[in-house]
Amino acid sequence: TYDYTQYHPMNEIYDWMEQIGEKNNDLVTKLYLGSTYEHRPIYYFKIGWPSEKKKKIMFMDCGFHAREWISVAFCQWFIKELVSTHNTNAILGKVLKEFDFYIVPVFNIDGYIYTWTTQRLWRKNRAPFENGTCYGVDLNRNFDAQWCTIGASRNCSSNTFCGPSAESEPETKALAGLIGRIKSDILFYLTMHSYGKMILLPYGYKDDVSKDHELMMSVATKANAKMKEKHNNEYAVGPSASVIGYYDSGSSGDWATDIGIKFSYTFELRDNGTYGFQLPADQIKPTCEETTTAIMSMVEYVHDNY
Ligand code: 0X9
Ligand code: ZN
Ligand code: ZN
Repeated sequence: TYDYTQYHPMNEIYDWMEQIGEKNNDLVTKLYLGSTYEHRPIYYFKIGWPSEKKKKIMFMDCGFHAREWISVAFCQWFIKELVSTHNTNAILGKVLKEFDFYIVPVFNIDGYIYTWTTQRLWRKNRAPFENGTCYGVDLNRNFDAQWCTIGASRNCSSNTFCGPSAESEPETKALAGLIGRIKSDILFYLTMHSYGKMILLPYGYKDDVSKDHELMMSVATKANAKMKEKHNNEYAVGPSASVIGYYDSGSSGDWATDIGIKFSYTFELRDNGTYGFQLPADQIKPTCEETTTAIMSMVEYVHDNY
């Protein structure tokens, strides 16, 4: 059986995706999101009970940044939790009837593979520029939210290269396309990164907060308190630019807010920099457990109030 306490290379994750879909086909549907620059398929999972009524959507993605392996491990863990505990977990019992989870386990697949084969700390996708002299767009600077106006670079050798235009990358176009088509049903957008132990709220491109800021703060603060009960670990909660300490434009979290999604959170998982992106595998389990606790708290709030 699949070992959720280890990091896995992409070929194993592709196999896992196929099996988890087949084994749980009453609850789980594996769907095609689009293609990467290097023509690999990106998949997402729709998880929830079939229903006559229109369902609300909780959207989550992992693996935006290639080197943030804990994020990819988390999406797999979370899907495993959904399919294995839906009978015993009281929250999930009710939530899965009225909500669908849409989960993209690995978004930046080309980059993720590159971190396994060639360069562990690669961040961006693998699109070539300037006759193949430099590679990679930062997919979290490529969305159509004040694109490339602040905290992003026009230089393709920069780690925060915003690309030639907003949504220039096939990965971005695919994700923005799906979210755009279903946005009126999406209540929640969660994008999972590392590291820094933070729950970031809008905005990254300005100091202003979103119109639902107070509500978003209270939901995240409650989730953080629940998380602390698990492994006595706490995250910093607040607006992105002030909590993380820099501006960014073109992020998916800000874009989701600007197209009208009410709750948009960017998570920065463990740790605080001791290991950074190279979080040891023995921290996968506690990190995923505490993060699941936090997200379930958010999900329960939304279920009970919307
Ligand atoms: O800079 C980023 O893209 C994210 N941090 S990371 O270290 N994982 O690269 C943070 C993005 C948060 N921005 C907004 N929510 N606007
Ligand atoms: Zn209900
Ligand atoms: Zn990241």
